[in-house]
Amino acid sequence: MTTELSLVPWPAELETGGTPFVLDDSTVLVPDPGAEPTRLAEQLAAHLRSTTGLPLPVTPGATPQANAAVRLALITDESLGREGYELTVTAEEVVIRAAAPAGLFYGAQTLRQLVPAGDRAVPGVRVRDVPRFGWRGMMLDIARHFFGTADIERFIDLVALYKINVVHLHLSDDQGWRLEIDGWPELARVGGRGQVGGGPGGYLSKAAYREIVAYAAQRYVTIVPEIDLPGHTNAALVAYPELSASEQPPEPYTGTRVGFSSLRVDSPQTAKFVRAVLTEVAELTPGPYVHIGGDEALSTPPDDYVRFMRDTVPVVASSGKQAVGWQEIVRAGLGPDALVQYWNTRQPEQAAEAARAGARLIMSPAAHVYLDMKYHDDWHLGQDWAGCVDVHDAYGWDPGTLVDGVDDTVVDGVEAALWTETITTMADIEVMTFPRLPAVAEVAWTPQARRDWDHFRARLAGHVRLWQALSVAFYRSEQVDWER
Ligand code: TNX
Repeated sequence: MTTELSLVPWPAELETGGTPFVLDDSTVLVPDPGAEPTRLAEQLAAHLRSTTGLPLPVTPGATPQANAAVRLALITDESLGREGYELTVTAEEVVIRAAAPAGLFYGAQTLRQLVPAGDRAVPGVRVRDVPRFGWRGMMLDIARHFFGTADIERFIDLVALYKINVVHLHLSDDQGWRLEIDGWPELARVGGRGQVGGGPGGYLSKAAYREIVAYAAQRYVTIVPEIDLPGHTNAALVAYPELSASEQPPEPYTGTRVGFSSLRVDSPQTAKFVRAVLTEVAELTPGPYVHIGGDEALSTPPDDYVRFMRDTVPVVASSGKQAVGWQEIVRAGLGPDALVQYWNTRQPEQAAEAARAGARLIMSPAAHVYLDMKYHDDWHLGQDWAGCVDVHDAYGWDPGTLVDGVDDTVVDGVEAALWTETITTMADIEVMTFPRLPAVAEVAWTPQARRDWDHFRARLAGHVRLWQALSVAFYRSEQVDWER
């Protein structure tokens, strides 16, 4: 039973109790003139048609009948920023207002959640909503097990409903290289073969990657590509043995250990490789970020690691992108030049050090947001090195106070991560993502003072209807009194 509106993330401001608006055969969507409002109205109409069965035509600039319009309007209101929106539902009309198209998109996601399973009555509300953080991310590892375009696009669709705006793709690791690179073709052709457990693996062609980027952009999601360097590189070394210290081709790796591989750092070949790959990835990616990994480089001599990162971050900068690295990158003393992704809850001091050095942070504390952790000890998927992560663990933390010395002023955002050593199917991805990702999405979007576990739990329960309508696999955590 839900007594509250089942909105997740909870909006910054909300008034309830107005008269509902009833969607019916006469309802039309009326976007402001312009290609993007019209496209967003079509996108919203398609969702609402599929759940309500109503015709819901999109009629830009039309004057609809009384009590029949869902309007999408661009207004001038600097306080809404790029992503903020207002949603007003009265008996007369539904209006989404925003200062930029991204805000219209988020208003539309809120509206979808107000009518989760084909309800035709939209509850009367007044919402005014802006996000706490600008980076609300989710990482998917397509290296340990490969997932292709259809799965990635469905994943983007599902997370965008929770106002996630960054999908970080982990594109290379010991078990596979998953992106075609023209200058170094064996990376994908040879390095793309295989995965954990020995399946066929695979890779994204450049065309497939571009398609994913475009699909994401239509949902206001930025793709952040990660090429993990200088460790986690066994698959690259299988393809190009001359990049390794031994210059001997290693065996393809199908296990789940970490920390055993490294590029040879002090070689011109490696420098050439790194420059070519990162430049190509940057060219292929319209978003402002390229992630260079840097985690668990346990087989790279410490001085080499520092030198490598000092050489590599400027390569990313010269290709016009902001470099992002896992928290270990602070060892290279780059100050503000790299955006630092905090993950290892055993070493919070690295996050504090990054902040002191002037870097900005993305908060991905494993004990809270690693969605590859088991829900509980007997859960059949995932790992438990950071402990089990149930819904309350994913929800009950504050990115601005979690680590001493790291507060809101240095945090750019929050990102959940799904590593796929044990994840082999799209249903596995979904059941690990739901319901924990919605919890993380609220951590990233909703002002801390507006968050409350019992309130969240009650709202989350209502999302079952939405997930069932979308055929999403999810885990009925015992921490939530789910609707049937
Ligand atoms: C640590 S988190 C890793 C990954 C593993 C993950 C498994 C991080 C930056 N590195 O290589 O897949 O743990 O939970």
